[in-house]
Amino acid sequence: MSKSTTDWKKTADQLDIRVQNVIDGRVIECANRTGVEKRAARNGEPIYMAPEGTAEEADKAVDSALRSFNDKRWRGKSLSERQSIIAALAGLIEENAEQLALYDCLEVGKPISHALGEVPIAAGMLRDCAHLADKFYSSFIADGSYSAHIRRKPVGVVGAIIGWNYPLIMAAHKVAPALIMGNSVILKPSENTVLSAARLAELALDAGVPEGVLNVVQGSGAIVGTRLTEHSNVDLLSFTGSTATGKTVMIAAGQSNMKRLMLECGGKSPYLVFEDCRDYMDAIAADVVATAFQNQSANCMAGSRLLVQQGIADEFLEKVISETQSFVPNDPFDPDTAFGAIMNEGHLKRVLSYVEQGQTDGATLLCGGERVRVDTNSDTQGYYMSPAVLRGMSAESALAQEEIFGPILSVMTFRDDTEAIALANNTCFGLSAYAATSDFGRSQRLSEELRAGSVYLTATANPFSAYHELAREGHRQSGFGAEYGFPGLASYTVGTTVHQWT
Ligand code: TXE
Repeated sequence: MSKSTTDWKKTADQLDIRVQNVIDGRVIECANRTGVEKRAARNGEPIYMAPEGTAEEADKAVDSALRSFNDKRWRGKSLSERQSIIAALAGLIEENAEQLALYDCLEVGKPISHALGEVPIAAGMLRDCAHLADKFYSSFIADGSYSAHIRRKPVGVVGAIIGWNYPLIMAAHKVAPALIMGNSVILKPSENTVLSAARLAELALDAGVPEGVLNVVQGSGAIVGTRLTEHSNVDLLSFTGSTATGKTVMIAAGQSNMKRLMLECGGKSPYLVFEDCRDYMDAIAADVVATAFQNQSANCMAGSRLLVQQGIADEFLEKVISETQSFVPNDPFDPDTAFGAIMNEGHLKRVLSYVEQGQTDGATLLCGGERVRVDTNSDTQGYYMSPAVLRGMSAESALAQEEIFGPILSVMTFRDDTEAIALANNTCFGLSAYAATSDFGRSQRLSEELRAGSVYLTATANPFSAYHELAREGHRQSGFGAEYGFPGLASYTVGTTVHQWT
């Protein structure tokens, strides 16, 4: 992608920031505010007063989605009509790339070049789902005068609750499969990132998605999130967020209408590096660091635990430290920035507390882990820290076990394959795992033994680029429910088995 020449400060100053709900086809400024100011991650300047959503607003959105589902204004359209509307939405997202990217950059603190790169990913998700939907087929059997098939239908009203780390991408990942399969949706973005989801729903109206089919309700998890998870007219709740909240969502689903669930929760993914990669250590170290610190590590798939074989540990770590030190926190508005700001003051303090506690518990800080100042030409300061590498923590410590969602890489060493696999699997999570080995047999064994929904294996640290038309799902307490590809589309359907005799 060519480098942007936009003056982002000027463009941001001209931005019309509105905190909005989209309910029943109406785009409405949120009436209630919490009194808490949302501040831009890059410079700490206030950008809006956080919305206080109400249970009544959630109810209105569910009623609207239910009406639109029952009267078939969307699911009753032919698949080809839905495909062209979803494709039109993808085009509108791309036309509004700068605005959408700026929203996510301001709210999250991610570099503007990364936020711009996420726009085509979101649009691509919509196009992928539209493209796959007419190839989605079902089981069929025929035996003489008897035949049977499974008719896949939309589930109904889908509640989608998402986190703050990839606001636009996550919204698209929920909305695209849900809509293309004919469902009606209520999307609740994180209270920390409210802008791009509402704009997406507004663009969906422009693209031709009928009123009430895609609603957005702003507000806290405690009020609006809880209302959606407890609501008896929500048929499927698709959730992305922490494991702790995922468990609460499961209870609410069980105690209400036994709604279907898809849960994409936390991770503490291992990156295993074996001695047989000695010849490629530079490239693998660069890859380890990129995998650990992408999106300031607010990334459920971050390789936040480096497990390195003892024979190369010291030499390899020197390279990791040098790579990490090249990730210098900088203003997200600078198009050259690769590592931006932390989402807010509270999250920054939480991440820094792990560095301190980790050392108290016996780990050694190898680099970073400090709050830093970045000049953004503002009277206020943003939320920046240097990415940290720590070594020597116990396998049961917080640094080795908890998802921090911030730039801390925890390093442990292993002697052999058995210990490597035991260490890698020694968390409650199972989202992804990475391994560098040039031994083909070992890589096959790892793909069997590692308890993770996605395993990335490499011999020479080729950049990992995942093919999203294949599905993925979490294992263990990283959640369940397939996303992407045909299984991802199936997650947003229910089957009716039709038996027929002629
Ligand atoms: O998550 P929360 P946060 C994880 C990651 C990270 C943590 C922090 O573990 O450390 O989340 O993010 C809504 N009923 N991931 O604090 O609190 C909430 O309003 C219903 C992993 O944002 O779980 C928000 O919209 N909903 C991840 C969403 O749930 C509730 C992506 C997530 O909030 C609720 C993002 C309740 N009781 C965060 N309480 C990934 N896997 O990609 C909160 N919410």
